[in-house]
Amino acid sequence: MPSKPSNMKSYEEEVKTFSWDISKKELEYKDGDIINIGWYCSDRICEKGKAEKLALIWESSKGEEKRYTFNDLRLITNTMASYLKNLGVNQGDRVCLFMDKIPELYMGFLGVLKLGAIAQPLFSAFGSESLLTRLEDATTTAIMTQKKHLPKVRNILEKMPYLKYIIVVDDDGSKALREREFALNIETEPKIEKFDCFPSTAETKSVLHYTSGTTGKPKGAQHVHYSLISQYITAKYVLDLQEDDVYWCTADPGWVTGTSYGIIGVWANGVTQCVTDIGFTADNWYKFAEKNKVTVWYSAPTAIRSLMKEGTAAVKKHDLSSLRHLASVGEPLNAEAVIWSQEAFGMMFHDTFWQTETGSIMVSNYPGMKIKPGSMGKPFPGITATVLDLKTSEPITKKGIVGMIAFQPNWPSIIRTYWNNEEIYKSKFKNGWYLSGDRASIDEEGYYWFVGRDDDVINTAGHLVGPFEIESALLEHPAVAESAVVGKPDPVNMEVVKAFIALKPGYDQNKMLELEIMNFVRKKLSALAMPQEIEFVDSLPKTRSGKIMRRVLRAKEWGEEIGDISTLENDM
Ligand code: 6R9
Repeated sequence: MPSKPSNMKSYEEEVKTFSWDISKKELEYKDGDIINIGWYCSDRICEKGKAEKLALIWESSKGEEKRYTFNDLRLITNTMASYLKNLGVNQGDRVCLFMDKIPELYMGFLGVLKLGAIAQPLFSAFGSESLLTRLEDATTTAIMTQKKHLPKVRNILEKMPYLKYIIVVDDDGSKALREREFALNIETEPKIEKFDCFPSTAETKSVLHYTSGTTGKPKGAQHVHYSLISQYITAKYVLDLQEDDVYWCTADPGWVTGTSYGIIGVWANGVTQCVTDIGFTADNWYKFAEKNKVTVWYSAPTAIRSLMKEGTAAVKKHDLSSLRHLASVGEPLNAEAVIWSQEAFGMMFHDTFWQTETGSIMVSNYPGMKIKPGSMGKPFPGITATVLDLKTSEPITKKGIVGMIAFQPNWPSIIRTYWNNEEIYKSKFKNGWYLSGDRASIDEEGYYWFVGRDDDVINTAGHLVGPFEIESALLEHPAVAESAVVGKPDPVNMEVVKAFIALKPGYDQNKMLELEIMNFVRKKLSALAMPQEIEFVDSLPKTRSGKIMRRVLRAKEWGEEIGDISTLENDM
């Protein structure tokens, strides 16, 4: 697609003039007004004359396709909100959405918000125990789910007296529902033309996202309706969503990317999106993008690296000329992947950095801005960011020094607390800064370079080395498919670098190769960064959202408790 002017004209100009009032003005919101995300994403778009515009193009893994306009979205979310209300779900109750990426998940999420209840999305691949931990913490009132996931809920039902309603969205009547189970079919349920949305205001609770911490128990990050102000404008300026776009966010709404930018940001902008729960293969994904003429694509480094493995030839088999903007989030995006995407798609992936707790994009590469491959870019206009000295927690003024990424806690979508855990929430702030728990350095031109999670940085002989840097270097070795680098205890140096490596097909594990890879890193980076030990593995432990769980590997090395691994995709 020929490039077109981006929404953000110039980053430098925007930094000088930006204020969140721009977002409020576009949303016609004034402080103190009612603000309901459910209404903003459906009713308002219809009122703006886009009722018949496509909101959602959905394709199942079996090839079934469904399409919904913004008016459908309005009616179905009304219907779901009204259904929940009639059942007895109240404002402020937690309603868990436990579904695959089906239309009911997206609509249910907005329906819950219209009702003024709190949406608690959970990844549908969670087993009973993971589900229980999170429902117990939130004392969830209702869960919306599919038949296929019912057994996982039934398993733990006795332990959940607070869970009053189990709503099955695909019940076909073939098997009797049990106690506390109710059927809701959005195709056949009479559509509710008018539903009075709960008159939520800025600080009314909206979404409760559970996120795994390093200390073990997952924490419920509490967001409010006012987050819309951040999500709307970042979707517009960073993802560059425009009127005729077809947007594809590959994230599952069980994770924050799938809600902030897979539901709220996109639909508040009145943009068409496509969703599929088709499994990952490069060919499947390219076919989906080709068929739906995707223009803006928001994905994640693990996916991009998997696509890389298949090479550019796989890309060239498809007509992907509709693509005009690519962005990535979730973990470090290696310079190599950025360079590859230029080769493969004729444009670079734009790295974006943020967290469940921030609710919206904080540091990013913007359309039209010079990209330095491997850098996360610069703070979003309106965000005051810095890196803090690791000991004093004071901002580091010298360039190139590694510190903790921190933000002035004054943007609209910052979390308001952790559910039941005000103490850990408070520990996230120091000297007036929100502490991200991630380390980075800032270069002469103000670009942020990610180093690692605060707990992942390796201290070897008093020198800090970042696992990401080493993993990136390892990836450049022809034999390496994936790697994870952790610190391993060492009596002299405190820690040394250990690399877990999955080899590409066709390479055999042997001592020669091991030494060759070690030397490769030593030459590229330094002797400090060189892995002292390499362990070849078939695959690396990853969270279900695709992040390599270094801490699982690290804990093994240190003989420590692994903590909560309920989001682990594969066991080692
Ligand atoms: C949105 C999301 C947050 C953590 C974050 C950091 C890592 C996210 C990144 C990145 C390097 C990026 N992370 N984006 N690391 N470069 N562009 O992923 O939220 O699941 O809460 O994870 O992910 O470590 O602190 P969440």
